[in-house]
Amino acid sequence: MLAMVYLSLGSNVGDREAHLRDAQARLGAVGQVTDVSSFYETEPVEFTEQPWFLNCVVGLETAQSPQQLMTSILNIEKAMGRRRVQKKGPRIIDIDILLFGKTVLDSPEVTIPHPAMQERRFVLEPLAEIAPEVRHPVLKKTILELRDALPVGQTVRKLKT
Ligand code: PH2
Ligand code: MG
Ligand code: MG
Repeated sequence: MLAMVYLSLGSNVGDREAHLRDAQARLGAVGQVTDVSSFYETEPVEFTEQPWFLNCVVGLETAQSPQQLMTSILNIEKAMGRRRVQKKGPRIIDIDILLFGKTVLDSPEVTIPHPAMQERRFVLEPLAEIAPEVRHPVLKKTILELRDALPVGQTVRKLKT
């Protein structure tokens, strides 16, 4: 069974653009990358004393289960040299599962949908580019509706392509 998955990619250390492209290429071994958003320069949120991020969102069609996908993602992050030093702190690459088809899952390893996605402009702005009409399986709102409901703030700037 193939699932349509949306992933958030972020980097704020070193050559951020190269890291996002490297992660996209590696995800090609996990499934079919069907959509890629623009890259966005984004203000750090939650832990704000760190460099600005480059973020994007990827659509991936995969036969893996949520748990298998989580393992694949952790392996990619590790292979790219990520060291977990500070929670929500600077990182070479972060890959988060946003949506996994209509799956709703809360396990020790993985929570789907991503519990904070509806609060994050750095997620909803790129996701609205490639999946505007996709519906959040818990909140029952489309990505466009969620984006338009965000409070003002959290600067995100789409890069010229
Ligand atoms: N990731 C976080 C915390 N804050 N801020 C931005 N702009 N982009 C991120 O990817 C990000 C963040 C935790 O993973
Ligand atoms: Mg994250
Ligand atoms: Mg993560």
